[in-house]
Amino acid sequence: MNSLYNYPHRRFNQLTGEWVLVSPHRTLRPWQGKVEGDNFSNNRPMYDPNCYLCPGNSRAGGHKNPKYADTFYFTNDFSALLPDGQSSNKESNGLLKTRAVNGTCEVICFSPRHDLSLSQMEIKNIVKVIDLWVYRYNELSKKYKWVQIFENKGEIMGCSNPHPHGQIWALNAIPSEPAKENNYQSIYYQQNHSVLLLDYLNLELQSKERIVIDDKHWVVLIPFWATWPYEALLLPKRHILKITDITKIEKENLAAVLKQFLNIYDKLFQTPFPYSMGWHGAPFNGEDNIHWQLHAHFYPPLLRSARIKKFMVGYEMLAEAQRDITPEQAAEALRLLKEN
Ligand code: H2U
Ligand code: ZN
Repeated sequence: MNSLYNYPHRRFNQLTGEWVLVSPHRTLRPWQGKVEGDNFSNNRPMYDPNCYLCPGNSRAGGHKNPKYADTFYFTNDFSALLPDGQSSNKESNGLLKTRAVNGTCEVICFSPRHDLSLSQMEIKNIVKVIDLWVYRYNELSKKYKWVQIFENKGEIMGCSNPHPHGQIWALNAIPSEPAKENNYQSIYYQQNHSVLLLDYLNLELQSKERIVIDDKHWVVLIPFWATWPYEALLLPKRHILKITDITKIEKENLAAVLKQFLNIYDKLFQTPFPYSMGWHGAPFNGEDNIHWQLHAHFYPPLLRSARIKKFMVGYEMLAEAQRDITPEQAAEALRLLKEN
């Protein structure tokens, strides 16, 4: 390994233009984090009469869920975005700059089974979750510029309910994170006449150092510029702009890769691994967006055990992101847990 990687250095995030401080020597400090495995047993019932996502149950505001058999989606009863913005469209008032925003928020149930997580679901049922992502993405993109598919998993991530579910927020603006990625991918394309994330993927496939899973159509890797200890990037091997463009074969492979990867995560600290994950693809801004490559980010908060979380505080809040374990070490730890 390059000796630079053994000393403090900063790495550049090609997608966002931000730097991260890597401090590998700090992993030499004594291991005081407890390794706790007691979280791993899953005692949840298949059906919980008090769960607002289980089939047939009532939600806030009096809505009743159908007795769904596979997946189910509904408009969030507490949506952060509303379809018809009531606020004035006045774009700025000196230093007090605003924009009106229209949008919608949906909740998507991955399974009628209260006791499962995506990692525990059968591959054929994960395919149905992908089908629902694709369906909602397609529908919402007819009306909105950006469709954000995501999952918040685990109490530590603020997830309010263990029933396997995700969310989709769609709006008539491109939010800050995808806007940065759009900008950096576009600049790279203009300068190199090639797609940033495909060039990056090829580099990673050659070096293998940060690869976790290299499957037929999809790769999971720890980005060179990862901020969270076990942050990962999932991306297709061919140039695909958005999730609606994946073929049936790619979808089936994606379901298998997702299951394999999420099981590796669960095994790492012997706990149902918490994370926020979400998809990024080309926005609906009327442009060809040839510089875009579809990908999913996984941002897990855990650092050393089921209960020891990486805090983004202090230096991170005031200066820039920092990590101890290197992305290469994280990739190796995850690779070792892979079952072939
Ligand atoms: P989490 O994925 O962060 O737990 O969010 C679940 C969402 O479900 C949350 O945004 C919504 C909340 O507004 N919700 C309903 O729409 N109806 C309910 O009856 C409870 C929760
Ligand atoms: Zn439930």
